[in-house]
Amino acid sequence: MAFELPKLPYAYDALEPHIDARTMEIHHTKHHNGYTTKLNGAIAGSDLEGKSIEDILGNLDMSNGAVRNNGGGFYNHCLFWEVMSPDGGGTPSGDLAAAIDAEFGSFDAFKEQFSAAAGTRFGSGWAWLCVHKGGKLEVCSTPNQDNPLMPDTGCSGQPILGLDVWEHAYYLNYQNRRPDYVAAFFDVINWDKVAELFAANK
Ligand code: MN3
Repeated sequence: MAFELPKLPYAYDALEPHIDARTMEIHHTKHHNGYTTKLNGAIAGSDLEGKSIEDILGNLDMSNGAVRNNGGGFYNHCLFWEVMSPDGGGTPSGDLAAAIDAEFGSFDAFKEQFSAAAGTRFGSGWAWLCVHKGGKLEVCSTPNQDNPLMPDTGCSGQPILGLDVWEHAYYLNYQNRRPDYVAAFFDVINWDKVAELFAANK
């Protein structure tokens, strides 16, 4: 079974004014679609065909550029769409809120650390919130389409929140103002989904 581009769980214009419809449409139908198609091409006929994306990335030969870039791109965007919602924003509650307070001191301190990870990533990449078995949280960032599931990226654990800081994710609306885009992301974070991923992977 080849990997398929997932449908967005909301309309392209649903995240406006925080993320504009044109950016969402191009990002989904061009960028994510491209990673998906190229991933399928890269694994076709190899022993990776038929494996789950988590299995492929977790055991990745990092010298395999085609699978690293396109497998990462496929997985990262699947998570990205899921952790945003037109009903998002605000702050988490319950066990996730308690884990954030325990690790970072407060939600505001977490937000500052995550925003710094996103803001200081040079060039293209992602900022992540990950959970380790036992419930410990970690904020980190990776270049390009790398992610914490891959070996030796300097990030580890299961990603439960990911922010795309490639220029294609924000340039039409924010031009070079990445910090404004990162701030806007916090207005659309689907904390219910992040809490669900936290509970399933802690
Ligand atoms: Mn992207």
